[in-house]
Amino acid sequence: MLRNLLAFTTISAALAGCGGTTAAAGNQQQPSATASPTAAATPVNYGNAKPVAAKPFDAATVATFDQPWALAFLPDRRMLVTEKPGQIWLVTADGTKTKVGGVPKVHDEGQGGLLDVAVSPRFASDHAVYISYSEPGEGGDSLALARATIDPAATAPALTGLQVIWRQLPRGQGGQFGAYIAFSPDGQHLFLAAGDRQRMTPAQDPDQPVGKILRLTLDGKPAPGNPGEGKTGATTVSLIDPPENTVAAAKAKGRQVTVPAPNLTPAETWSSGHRNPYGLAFDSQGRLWSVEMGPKGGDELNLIEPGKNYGWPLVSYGSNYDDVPIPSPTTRPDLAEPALYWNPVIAPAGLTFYDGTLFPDWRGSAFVGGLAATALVRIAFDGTTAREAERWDMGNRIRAVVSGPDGALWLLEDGAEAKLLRLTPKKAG
Ligand SMILES: [Ca+2]
Repeated sequence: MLRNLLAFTTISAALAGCGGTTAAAGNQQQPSATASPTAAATPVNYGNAKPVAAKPFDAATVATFDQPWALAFLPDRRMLVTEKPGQIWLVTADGTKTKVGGVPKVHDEGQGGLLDVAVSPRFASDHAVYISYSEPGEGGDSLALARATIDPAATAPALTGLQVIWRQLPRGQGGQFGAYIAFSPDGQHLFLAAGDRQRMTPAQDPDQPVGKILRLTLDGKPAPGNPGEGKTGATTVSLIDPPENTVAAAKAKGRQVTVPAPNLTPAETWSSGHRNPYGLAFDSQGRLWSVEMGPKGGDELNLIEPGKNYGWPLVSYGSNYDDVPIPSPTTRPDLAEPALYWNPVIAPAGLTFYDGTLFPDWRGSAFVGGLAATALVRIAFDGTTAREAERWDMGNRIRAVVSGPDGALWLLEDGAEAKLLRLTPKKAG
């Protein structure tokens, strides 16, 4: 047990760097930052793309936070900002912060804690917000999705009537919660990224909500029209906790546990084979995209389509942390290829599409924060063909990026005393 704990700590420490390694893999294409779109089906590696020196924006510091994780705008243009240790702040555009009460107990350790926040598409009438977090419990944490209401007119804002509407079972150890929330453009469905919890093989188990992107109703139930609509799964599944997370070790040490019936995972699942999706967003055409943390190398941008298997841990453009190679995605044409990938990694965090007016050249682009890359990355599209168009060194790990209703791009840095930045077009002189 002690050995396992130590090994897990080592893994956690390695992962806490979120792919901070700069180990280079051979055989890479090295596109310039101005690479032109390619029609080739094979994705392009942007791991060695160099930052563009000139920034077309000014970055104003609006406020600072302790280990912020996510940001969401209310219709009145105030923001909700989560801090991983378990705080939510209501923040005005000029940076005035008010603490939000009623936040549930979270397990703040490693990658776990208070994670994403999303505002109901019907907020004007239901005042609902959704949060995701690592919920402590017997046997380990589960990723929890909760809904609560918040009175936007209150001088002491608080989450009220909080209910956990979805919970990842079985509970267990491991980071990589995913936890990102997105709403369909029509506001009818909620998509939730459930990371692989460093367990790897369950990402391929249709009976476990691990390594999946789920499509739920706004009440947290399986959404009608999902690929597995009406199906239930086994109630006895293999619990695999780190450090049992190599394929061989998982096979040797898989333990059987019971989850409550009915197991709705097959009916909730939209796509599978994900490692740690760390950003989830719809483009203006209604297509769903995700960025995903790879292992040692192999960060991905994926176009998420129903019923597809995105390959983890069977294939990756990266390798395991113990340098055990993983087969290339080119060996498995039955598994979905990423739209592009990064090796070495950028450690993506946050994904947003820009359709504002302040930066006309950016309309239709996606933006990704880079933790290891300490960068902001712009991705341009030709249909569904994606390319890294620009990368700017921000000097700090970037934890979140959101297109604001004001046309600005809003960034959260990572860590203690992390800044909330508002990006606007660079003023002359
Ligand atoms: Ca993949």
